[in-house]
Amino acid sequence: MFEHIQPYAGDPIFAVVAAFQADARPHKVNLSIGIYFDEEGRLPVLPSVQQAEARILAEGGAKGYLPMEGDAGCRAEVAKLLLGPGHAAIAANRVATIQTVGSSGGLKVGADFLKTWLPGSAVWVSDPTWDNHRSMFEGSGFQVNSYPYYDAATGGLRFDEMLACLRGLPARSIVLLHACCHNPTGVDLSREQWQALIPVLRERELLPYLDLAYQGYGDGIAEDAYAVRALADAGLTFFVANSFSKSMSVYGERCGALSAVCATAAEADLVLGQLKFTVRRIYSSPAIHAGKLVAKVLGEADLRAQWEGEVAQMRERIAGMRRALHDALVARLPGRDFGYLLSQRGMFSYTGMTQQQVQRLRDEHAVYLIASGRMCVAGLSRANVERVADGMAAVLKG
Ligand code: PLP
Ligand code: TYF
Repeated sequence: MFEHIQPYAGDPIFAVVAAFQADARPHKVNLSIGIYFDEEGRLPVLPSVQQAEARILAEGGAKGYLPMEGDAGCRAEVAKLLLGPGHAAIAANRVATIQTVGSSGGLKVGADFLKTWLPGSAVWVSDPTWDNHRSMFEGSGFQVNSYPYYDAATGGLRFDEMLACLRGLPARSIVLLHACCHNPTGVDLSREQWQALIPVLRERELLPYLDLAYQGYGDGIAEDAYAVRALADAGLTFFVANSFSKSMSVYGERCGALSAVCATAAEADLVLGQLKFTVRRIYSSPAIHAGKLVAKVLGEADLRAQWEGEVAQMRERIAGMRRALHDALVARLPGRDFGYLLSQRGMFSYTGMTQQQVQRLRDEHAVYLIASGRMCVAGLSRANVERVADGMAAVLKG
């Protein structure tokens, strides 16, 4: 029956984590997977999340099914978090939000929905992007192409080439955009660049599909929603999948959402109905604990304020580590430019290291990056940053 099945090679990022875990060297450093670790190297449990959970328990623990679209409080709070409370699109009922199984669930539900309703469209992702983007959309039957994005020569953005490519796309092409803290490069569009992109999206009648997995890790919770708000303010129709895995440190709870900002309330109603049907055919309904948790943290004023402070702490710790690694590398290799560490945002930086250099860093210094040269800056701490700089400097010297 199953003898013809091709073996699964495994996910390359999980393979690096497994190799790290099997490494017996006590000074090993994991800068591979996109997870925020605190200064002690632990996965944090945010006090705001703990308190929300205590309140949920105190309210009684009945665990019935949520509806297909998820928890009503969660959905309303997500729309406000993304667009800003009181946004005209929310007031006009033009936003269809569903709670999903992580933002991965949201991305996938959106992909299946779009394959049904825009069957002739192709998907365009940044070069490079999170590998799973391509897998998910190809899995939904899409042709996935890439638009120019990262500039290896400067550690910045090929914005003119990106715009030129998008200008040439057929109407209704789906353009996947990282709203902030690009994975894997850390290179984001500036506000001016988002504003320059918007007329191209409008004139070419493209469908932007935003992925917001690292809200709060760039410049701030509201600041990192800039792209969402700019597109909504411009009156565009678009999708946005957002995640709380990182921002609430609730990876395994699978807290995420998918929102469609539509031209009219009638369209939003149609979209919501078909998103529900898409969910019904896959997992029927999302997780009740995840929905209540998001609704509580975002919706109860004291918890919300506390959470925003906790996100700021994580963001500031990463910024401090970017600065510390930058300075440590400049001290070791004066004359080399490590400015990319300071200009890139969020959890990741593209170091520009080759696959061979990444391998040497791992073999000789027990520092784990992924093969592309992506570093998870959130795995750095005061205890390991000098050691990481020693290893990188040794490898970069050749
Ligand atoms: N999108 C990007 C760019 C990511 O990096 C990730 C996770 O690392 C996700 C989406 C999915 O996150 P989750 O399904 O945990 O919300
Ligand atoms: O490090 C990254 O880019 C991610 C991490 O369900 C990840 O691939 C791990 C598990 C998961 C989603 C993302």
